[in-house]
Amino acid sequence: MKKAVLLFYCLFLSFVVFAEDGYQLWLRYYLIDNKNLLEQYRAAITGIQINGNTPGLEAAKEEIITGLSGLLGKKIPLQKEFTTGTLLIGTPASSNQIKSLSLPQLQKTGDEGFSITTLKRNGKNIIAIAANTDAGVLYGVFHFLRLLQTHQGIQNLSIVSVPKVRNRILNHWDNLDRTVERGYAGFSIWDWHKLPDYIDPRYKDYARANASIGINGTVLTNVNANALVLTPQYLEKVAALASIFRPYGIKVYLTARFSAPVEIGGLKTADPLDHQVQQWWKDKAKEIYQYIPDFGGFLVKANSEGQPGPQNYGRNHAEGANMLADALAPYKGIVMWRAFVYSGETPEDRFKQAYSEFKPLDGKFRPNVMVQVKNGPIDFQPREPFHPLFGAMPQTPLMMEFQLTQEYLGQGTNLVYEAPMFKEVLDADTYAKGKGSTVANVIDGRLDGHTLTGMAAVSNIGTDRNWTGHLFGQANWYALGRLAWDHTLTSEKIADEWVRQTFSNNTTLLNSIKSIMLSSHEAMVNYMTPLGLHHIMGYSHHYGPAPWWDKAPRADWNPVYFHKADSLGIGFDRTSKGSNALAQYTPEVRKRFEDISTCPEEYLLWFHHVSWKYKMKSGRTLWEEMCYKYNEGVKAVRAMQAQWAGMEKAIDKERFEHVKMLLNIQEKEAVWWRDACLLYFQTFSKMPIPAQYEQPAHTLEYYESLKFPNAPGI
Ligand code: BDP
Repeated sequence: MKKAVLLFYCLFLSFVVFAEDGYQLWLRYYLIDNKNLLEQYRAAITGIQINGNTPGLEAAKEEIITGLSGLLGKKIPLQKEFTTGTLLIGTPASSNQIKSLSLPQLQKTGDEGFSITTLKRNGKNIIAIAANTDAGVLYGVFHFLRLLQTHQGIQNLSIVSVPKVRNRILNHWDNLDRTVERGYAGFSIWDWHKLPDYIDPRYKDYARANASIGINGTVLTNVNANALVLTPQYLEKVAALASIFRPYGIKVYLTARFSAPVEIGGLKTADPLDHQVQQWWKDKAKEIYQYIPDFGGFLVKANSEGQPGPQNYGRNHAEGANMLADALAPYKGIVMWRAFVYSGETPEDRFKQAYSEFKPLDGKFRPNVMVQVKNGPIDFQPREPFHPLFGAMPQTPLMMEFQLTQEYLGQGTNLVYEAPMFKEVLDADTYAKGKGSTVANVIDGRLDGHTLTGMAAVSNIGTDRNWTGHLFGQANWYALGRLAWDHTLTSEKIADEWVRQTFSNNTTLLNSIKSIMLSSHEAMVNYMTPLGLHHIMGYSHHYGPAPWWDKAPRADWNPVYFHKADSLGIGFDRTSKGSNALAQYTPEVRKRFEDISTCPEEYLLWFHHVSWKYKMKSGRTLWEEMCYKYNEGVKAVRAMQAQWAGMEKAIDKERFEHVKMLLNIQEKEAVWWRDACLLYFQTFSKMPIPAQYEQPAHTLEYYESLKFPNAPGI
């Protein structure tokens, strides 16, 4: 009987320890599986000294103890004295030992950076993780654990790390009823109904995960905002979340519905120049800060896609943003005012509208306002040229908005590693102040001397056990944090870190998974929107191909508006002969895109209406190139499947099967995209799909007849 019970416990324990459901993200802390390295680490780390009992230092202490006992397979004792192998952790204020080291690098680490240094103290080798603040200490601890998780040497550490961007933020598009706009990973993790009394353990794990990659802010609610979240009933719930996140250096933000003074305040207007309205927001800010003393501020979507805003009262975006900024300023709160605006009435090329509205407002915003700009001018497409506002508003801090949730990138089923796409935009040169004026330098404030800086991304997190629905969605969350901290990191390096922590340090496995990840974005661009095609997805839910769609209530929600295919060719002419959107870029950028012979082919149809017979660099005609690219996309997905299949023995069954099944869906979807798009565009090109390629299995009518009334995420 006793034996049976023991056996049961052993089985139970092994299940608990080895259940690979993805919940632990990249913070798995499994025993180092390289014997030599394990011995080295065990010899180098024999004790932990961390003094101080602030919530932040307690969080750091808990993490280092948990992390080390997992990675080193034994409990590392807390110490009061130095011995060889002491890991000394803290700030000069929390630890006399750290103070006595007088580390010169702490002059450079500011209020979030950290240093990790190997030192000799009283003849003893120690490692010091030091920072000026608790948040810095925590980031240092996570970085140190990452070194071990990724099997780095720790003999002669001399690391100084400081974030390049100040506000590193997740934007949850979560509604108060727990649905998530464009969410493909279940419902919202914020259980509003049970808050503030019921604290889901996930909240803390969410905070740990974010802190581990340097994310220091979270906007809890959808940009299509509900004013209710600003009422006391909800503020109490927000405060409960804020108190869980605080030790992890994470501030909460809310979306502010512009019409809130009318909807929950009983006023007749929300006009930003009305004194009563201004006072209402001031009172509201005061109230919020009573609940949440370190509240971060507001994210606002105004006068866009039906949301209320200052233009309802004949005021401009700066007047709207400044009113909120004035209300938040006494408490050091900020406003992140979105530039994703386009008007239903304006017939102007949608590409141009944000620039047209915001560029004239440069210099008109309060110092605590950032204008949050999507990476591209249209809307999170698989590949977009950089937004022309970057570099065009030198007097205004511009914040980057990426999208982790893959609304237009295969949603919840496609493996697409987004870092290469983020990097493409960050590394793009705006030429705003001559060569080298990259988008990254605009948003990190260096180009125009701003200290208020930020990078945000629309979250892909939900209640799914593995957080992001597709396991590889975790890599995008990870990449956002790492890039916001340091945009000079390469996609390859970030993938490397993530795979080592999430799967294994085994070189063969590491390289195979990395190669899948690094090829995935280009693969998707090819099977969805090659050569600069954009916004040809299904109407409203954005699932699957629908280049034929022309029935939306407004022109610029229709794929036909964006691809403009006709008997002569395909593509949106944005040169001076067309919409002239290119005039919004600096002359250098404009020239390159304007001249069809220098326009990079991956952006060709963004800017040119090109003849079907146009000769591409490959020697193929445009039509043939399109057929080629769509087929390359499918081929690449099949290669990803084959690579994944080859790793069966090296990956636990649970995650292996999960990804395998999703790759099968991805392959089907890639074929569907290719066949539907080629059949449709063929009605204009009137040319055959070359015989060397697989021919579509169905007719165009079949693809056009497919309907998805219950597609997720709407
Ligand atoms: C679009 C989404 C829509 C969002 C909007 C936004 O389709 O659901 O509300 O962006 O960013 O991509 O506000």
